[in-house]
Amino acid sequence: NINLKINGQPVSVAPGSTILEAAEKLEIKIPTLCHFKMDCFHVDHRSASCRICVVEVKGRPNLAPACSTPAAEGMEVHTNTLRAINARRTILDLLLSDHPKDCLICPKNLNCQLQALAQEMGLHHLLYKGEQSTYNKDLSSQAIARDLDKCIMCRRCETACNAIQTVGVLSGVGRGFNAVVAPAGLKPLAETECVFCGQCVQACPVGALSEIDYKYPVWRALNDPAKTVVVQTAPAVRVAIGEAFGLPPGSVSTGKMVTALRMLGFDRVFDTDFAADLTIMEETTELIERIKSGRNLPILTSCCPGWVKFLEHQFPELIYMPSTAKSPQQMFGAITKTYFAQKAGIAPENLTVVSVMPCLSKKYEAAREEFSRDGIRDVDIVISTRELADMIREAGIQFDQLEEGEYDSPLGESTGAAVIFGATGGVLEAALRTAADWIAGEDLQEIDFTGVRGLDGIKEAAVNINGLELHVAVCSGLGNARKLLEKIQKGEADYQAIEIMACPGGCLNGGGQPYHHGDTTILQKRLEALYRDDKSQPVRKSHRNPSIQRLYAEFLGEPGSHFAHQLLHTAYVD
Ligand code: HC1
Ligand code: SF4
Repeated sequence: NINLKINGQPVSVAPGSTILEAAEKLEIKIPTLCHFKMDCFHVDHRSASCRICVVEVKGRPNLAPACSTPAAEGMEVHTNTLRAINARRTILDLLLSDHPKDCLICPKNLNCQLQALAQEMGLHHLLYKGEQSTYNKDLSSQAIARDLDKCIMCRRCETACNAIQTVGVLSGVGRGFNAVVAPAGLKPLAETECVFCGQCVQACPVGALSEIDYKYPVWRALNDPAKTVVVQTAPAVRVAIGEAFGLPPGSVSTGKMVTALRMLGFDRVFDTDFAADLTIMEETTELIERIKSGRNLPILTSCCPGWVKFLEHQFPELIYMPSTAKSPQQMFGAITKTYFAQKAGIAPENLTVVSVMPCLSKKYEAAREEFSRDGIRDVDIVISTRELADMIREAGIQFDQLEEGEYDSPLGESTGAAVIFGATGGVLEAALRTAADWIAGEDLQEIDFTGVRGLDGIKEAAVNINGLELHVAVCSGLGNARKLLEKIQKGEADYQAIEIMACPGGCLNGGGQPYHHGDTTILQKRLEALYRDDKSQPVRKSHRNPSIQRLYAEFLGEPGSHFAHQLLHTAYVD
């Protein structure tokens, strides 16, 4: 081990540790901005570009960036000498000299790490009044807004896009004062291979990257007397939205969220979880058919639009592999505008379906051409967890004090299998629960497939269902998906079913969730909350959801029927 002193306190760290890590061990806070670390995903972005973390090291002429300077034996570090403080203030001053000061109307207002730093460091007037860059905002996609005037060149988004996701859309463009992180040739995002995962939005410490905001269209629909407005809430939203109102990470806020949605004026409060159960019915039928015929194996899950777009661009030759089942979001829209519309006696054109999603790619998915019929979209508007939290705040609702509400029927009933969709491994586990029962022909009691749980990027398991041995894998993060797909292409891997989610950890870490700023303990708590919620449900298998059974009996026929295919399945294009 290496022994050093920070602010006079001795500390011992493993070789290769940085001064910043040694300081963390002593709970000495050194301010950082460009640094981005997510231990459980092996992400440690140390560009040392902002230099806000400079400290004084005895015997060295220059100040050292703590995030990238290795701790050394006998080193004596001081974090708060006047020289270090002055240097940090000058750095912040220079950063702000080329940063817009419109914090009040910035999408990251109060969630911005640069703003927080300025507050922490008590910088109240600026010495440097330099030139300011002026780029047009990129609002070309349905999902992600870019405002390059706010880019501070920390390159955290580049790490998210290239190192974690291996999509490679964002990189440094231009030099000196004009340098920004952007797609090559400053192309609008909609014209690139961006999959709208939003991991760059989560990584961006400032307002350079945010979501395309659809709150106003929702307010408009809610105030349109001609419209019946139906809302669906994705599995991962309920375990994260409380964070926006000061509830501890890992709180399950389903009931409060339902009450808030009703107070906002939604006519029906339904659940994407209902449609997740429906997806399991269709996808498991397909899985069993493919296993029986031995064709098109492995089956790949298809509910994550970021992952599907990645496959379309990067592995077009594997396009036959994903399940043809639409995602729960889209199945929900299709069922609402047919079955529910008929039952409620409302013309589909007078129904507005709003989704609340942890994901930004869902905005893009809902707008894909194949998900509308006769000009009517299955899902009309998608807002993120953060946007819903903003609407609740705007309406003056005291979220933490709300009573627990119940979803409306029939598209509000769901199972424990559906809620775990929000975590990496959950979709596959839900499918295995149903597949096991169907293959065995009984109501099995062993339903916890723990081998596919947890935040690891690639998980592999052999599961025995009633004598049938299945090899399955689960990936989250597109870089991990790429590794696994390449193994399959080389003939080095043999699975029957694979779940892939674009975001590391799955939807619980979606681009539309409350910002975690790299604190992965928050993600771990969201994960635990989803499995706690599963355990507490009276029904934990999708095919045992009574509303799903009724939907098939009254409307769809059998899982995999011709009509079910027409409504609930899609085809892929490259
Ligand atoms: Fe997801 Fe899904 S789990 S994709 O991660 O299959 O977004 O939460 O809604 O559609 O159900 C997201 C979450 C979500 C779909 C479901
Ligand atoms: Fe890259 Fe995802 Fe951001 Fe698109 S949304 S630029 S793919 S990180």
